[in-house]
Amino acid sequence: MINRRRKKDLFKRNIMKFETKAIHIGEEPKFKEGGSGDVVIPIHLSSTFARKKVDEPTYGYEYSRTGNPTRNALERRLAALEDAKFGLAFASGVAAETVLCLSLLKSGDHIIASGDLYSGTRRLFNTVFNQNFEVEISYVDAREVKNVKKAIKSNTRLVWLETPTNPLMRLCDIKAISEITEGKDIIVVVDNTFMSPYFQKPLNLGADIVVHSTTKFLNGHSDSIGGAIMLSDDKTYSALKFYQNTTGAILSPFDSFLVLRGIKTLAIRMEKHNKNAIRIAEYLESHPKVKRVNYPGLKSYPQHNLARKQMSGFGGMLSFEIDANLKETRAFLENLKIFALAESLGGVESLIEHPAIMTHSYIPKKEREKMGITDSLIRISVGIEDITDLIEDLDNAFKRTTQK
Ligand code: P1T
Repeated sequence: MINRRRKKDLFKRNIMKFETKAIHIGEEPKFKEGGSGDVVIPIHLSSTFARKKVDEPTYGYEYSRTGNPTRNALERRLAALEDAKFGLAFASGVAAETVLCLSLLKSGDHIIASGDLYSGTRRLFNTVFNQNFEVEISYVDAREVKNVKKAIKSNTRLVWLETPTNPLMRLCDIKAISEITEGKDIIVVVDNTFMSPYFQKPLNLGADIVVHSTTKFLNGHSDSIGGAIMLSDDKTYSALKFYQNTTGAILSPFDSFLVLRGIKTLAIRMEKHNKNAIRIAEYLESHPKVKRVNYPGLKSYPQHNLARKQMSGFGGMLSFEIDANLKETRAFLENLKIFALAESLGGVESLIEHPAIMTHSYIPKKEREKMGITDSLIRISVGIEDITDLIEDLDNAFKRTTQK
């Protein structure tokens, strides 16, 4: 067994590999006074922590919103996975995004964001930050670095990237975009929810901050809502930590436990999501009822080379356009038996959804269609079930739909 001090040394010297960090960091057994050697961290439910002296919080703990041992264990693990110095856990992905923007922006600042990012993020930017706080937003097609460069203004404070985007799976070059912001007072944020740190590490490519919806692949079991921020800059971390406590948008101890548990199998889950997604993408690509498949792992994918350059796998998310009208598209979705027709993604079970009616209905139809989110676009979060069952389910749904 790796003892605590040795574990710290291994981590410091970056000897511990991803899978090992995912299992051990944050859950080192405690043998000191009061420790019982648990290999799994207890769920610390206490809302407050007693102290012996008025001005000496016990081991730094005073009140659970400010700091909680189970959440802190998760925060250490989250940091380790993204090769970051700090991690912070929040009540949801959008709570993490809200705290990030509240901490780093003021009225009159400008955000440049990937055009087709998750619509909940877009809603947050457009309503809360633009309408209420007069933060300017420019949406650009970030597939071209020059579009980001052109959009930079003297008040630009954040470049917000989602790669791959939700649901069109468009990529942007994290390294090239980070380079164009060098020397400027601009923070590059990457939403790494789709890839997880197992397949993509934005901080190592030059980004400043990573955000996640831990609801998705990190937790991996569709039973917790949460969010995370990982970064290495001390000053920015202090600001975020202050706002995390001040706004109270924290992850609960129970959810922290669930995410700690989920992360232990992240590597093997991601491998299987990836393997199944490639098979499904190839199946769909060869199907006569499918017009286009958006999956960066396909050799035919226009940004396949960029995917190979900045990601170590292609993940479990894909979208495709069915050669059908809205009525038939709906029938196809409702004819599936194993795929659950549901929002969200990243769990062990396969999910399928209709972005225009479901996850991205917030975006007005005209704008949505201009982006490529048409009525015949379908998104899949490929689970880790047996691949033959998944393909058979899709095949049967296609047959039932075309027979009608
Ligand atoms: O749902 P929440 O934990 O608040 O996470 C928001 C979020 C942030 N970033 C990305 C890339 C996301 O996909 C999401 C949430 N997405 C869905 C619920 C969905 O079905 O696409």
